[in-house]
Amino acid sequence: MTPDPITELSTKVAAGDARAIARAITLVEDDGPSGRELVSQIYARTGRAFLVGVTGAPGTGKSTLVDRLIAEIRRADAKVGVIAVDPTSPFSGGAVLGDRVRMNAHASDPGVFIRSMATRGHLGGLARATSDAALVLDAAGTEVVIIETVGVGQDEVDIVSAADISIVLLVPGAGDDLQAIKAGVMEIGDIFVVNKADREGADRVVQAVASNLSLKTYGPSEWKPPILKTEATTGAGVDALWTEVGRFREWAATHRQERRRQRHESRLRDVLAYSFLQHVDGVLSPGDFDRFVEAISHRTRDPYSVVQEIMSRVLSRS
Ligand SMILES: Nc1nc2c(ncn2[C@@H]2O[C@H](COP(=O)(O)OP(=O)(O)OP(=O)(O)O)[C@@H](O)[C@H]2O)c(=O)[nH]1
Ligand SMILES: [Mg+2]
Repeated sequence: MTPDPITELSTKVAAGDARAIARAITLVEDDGPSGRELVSQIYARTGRAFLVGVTGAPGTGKSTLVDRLIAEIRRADAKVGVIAVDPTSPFSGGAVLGDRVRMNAHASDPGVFIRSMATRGHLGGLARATSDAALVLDAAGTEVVIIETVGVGQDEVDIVSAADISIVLLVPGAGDDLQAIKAGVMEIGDIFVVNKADREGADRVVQAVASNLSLKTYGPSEWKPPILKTEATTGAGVDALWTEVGRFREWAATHRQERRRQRHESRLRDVLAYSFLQHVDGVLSPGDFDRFVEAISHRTRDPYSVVQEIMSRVLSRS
């Protein structure tokens, strides 16, 4: 008997086959039943990869830095995967091609898998799509998965908070420190990196971050985010950054168990809510949902009674 296509695909993913990994990621991105079946099949093999989130405003040098990190990781002979969430949003400069070009040095290395992912068109949510893509890489034996996102919206903050470590990039220049604080990234940074340290004003950014962090008091066993300077174009400071990542990883192994549990809990709740809404869509007749929205906006109905009606329809069908 020949195995079904999904079983065959997950076997190839487990063997580290690059084309199978690419196809599997496309499948989970499509958010259909096949993608879900694939995740079910590979899930038991996952949980070993270390997820590194790299975020920062457009053009701060994330891709250039990630490229340098890849080199660090490859020096230790570990397999690395990169998911670059393409900045197709209107907020960013959109260096989509640039992402690929800047990581080209590793294009022919079989120990490196680079994938870009569009921010648009993820009905099930971008954070879920990137998490599932990371699972595929994890199942393929990738030891480190780096996720690059432009830190502009809640989606990106969600993605990076779902990683094992969040690296926040800042650069010298007017208002960059403020920008980061506005986007809510000060709260998620485990390590702060002031990139483009060759530019004037890098130390001022370090100071701004330091004074922001000093607003919080850290207990003796708490992780106090370090602030490092890098120059991604030359690679200066990147080895020190990778050393800090290692130090964090060791600390997290004993101190971050609860965070892992919370992550799995929020993911379960998220998948459950999403599946439930999909089920609701299946129960309602076409146009029902829009009619409810209309009625609520015209004040002829209220959201609570509508939900009650939907719930009773859903429950009577199950
Ligand atoms: N001077 C200087 N330029 C840098 C440094 N790091 C990156 N750059 C330059 O900054 C520009 C943007 O770099 P990218 O790596 O594409 O930045 P990014 O954050 O990935 O950009 P997006 O993905 O579009 O948000 C490029 O021209 C890089 O060469 C640095 O340390 N110093
Ligand atoms: Mg980039």
